Amino acid sequence: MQRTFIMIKPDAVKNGHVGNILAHIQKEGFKTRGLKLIQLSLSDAKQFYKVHSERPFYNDLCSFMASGPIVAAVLERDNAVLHWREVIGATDPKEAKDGTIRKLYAESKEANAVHGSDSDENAEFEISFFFKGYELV
Ligand code: IDP
Ligand code: MG
Repeated sequence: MQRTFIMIKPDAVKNGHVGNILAHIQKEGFKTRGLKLIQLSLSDAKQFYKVHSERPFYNDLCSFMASGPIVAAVLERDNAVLHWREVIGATDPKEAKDGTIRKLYAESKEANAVHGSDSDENAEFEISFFFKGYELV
């Protein structure tokens, strides 16, 4: 069993897609080990995305991620990191395959509905960024 960290981003929360995305998570066989609704400050978002700090979209991305509530979750199943990346689809919803979460629910390349860790190592870092031990079951 492997864990991954995911977020439902401000666009998808605002557009009322949380319930459908949680249903998708369940259908794909993930167990939810942590779950919360939070709002990031700009400085939280900047710290979380600091690996992207040299990229041209960094400031816009951080403002967007702090613009409204998000849902953060820790999901577990076999091959969780890669499986979630497949379930969400390409970064740009225009390039995402039919049936993927980004194809179904994203607004744009930036406001792309969901986040998913890209490696086991980053998943563990991102989980500890958002969750204390007692918030994980
Ligand atoms: P990922 O979320 O598919 O792993 P990353 O390359 O890690 O994509 O980028 C992190 C986030 O930054 C994306 O999910 C998206 O919200 C935003 N982003 C990535 N590339 C662009 C871009 O070219 N324009 C605007 N926003 C972008
Ligand atoms: Mg990424």
